[in-house]
Amino acid sequence: MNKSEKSIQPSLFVSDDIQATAREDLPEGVALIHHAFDSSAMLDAVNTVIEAAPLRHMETPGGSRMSVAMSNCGSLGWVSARGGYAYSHIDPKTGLAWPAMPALLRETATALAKRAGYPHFAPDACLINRYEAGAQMGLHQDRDEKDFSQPIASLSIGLPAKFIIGGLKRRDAVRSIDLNDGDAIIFGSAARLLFHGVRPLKAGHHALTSDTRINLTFRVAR
Ligand SMILES: O=C(O)CCC(=O)C(=O)O
Ligand SMILES: [Mn+2]
Repeated sequence: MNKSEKSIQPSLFVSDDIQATAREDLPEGVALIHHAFDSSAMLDAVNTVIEAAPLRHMETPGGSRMSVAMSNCGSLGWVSARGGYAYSHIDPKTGLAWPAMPALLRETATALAKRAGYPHFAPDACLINRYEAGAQMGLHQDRDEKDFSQPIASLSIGLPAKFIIGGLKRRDAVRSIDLNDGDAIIFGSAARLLFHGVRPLKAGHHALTSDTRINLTFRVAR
């Protein structure tokens, strides 16, 4: 690829380093792609989003402050508040529509989902999560979307994390998957409603994100 081609599409490559259902240590329906995308270019795009829709610690329906700071882009954004979880066209912090999903983000997620076996993935929501040391995400299912035939594509930038994934019941045993900068995990079909979460982030330093980890989850919410 020559230099000018590279500058037009900085992160539109899809790694062949895929570990999918054939590997017995991942649940059926989970695909893990290492070194999947250009995290530096993706982070630049994320930064344009969070200038317009700042990261914030949302409140859970139970009234506690989430340890992960969040924002969204796309036509719908996931929000949590005392009233419950929902997708909203409006950012409650700014009163404005969420920023449009940058083409680089959408096209990268679409290409990775295609690689994992979902050729028609067209996300309308991208939740941005920022973890600082100690931040975590408890076991949960992603079930606020309307169509569970559509997968979730989850991309990791910056500090490494331990992602845990279990079964269809909260108490089912979990296994841990290391997610590093540039890794993508796509879970759909039999895995779409598996309980999952993230262990408390270990303190560290990453050249791109300093003392944080950024996670992007692309969803079809509508
Ligand atoms: O940060 C991650 O790797 C997972 C995030 C997640 O499960 C979510 O945002 O629903
Ligand atoms: Mn989730």
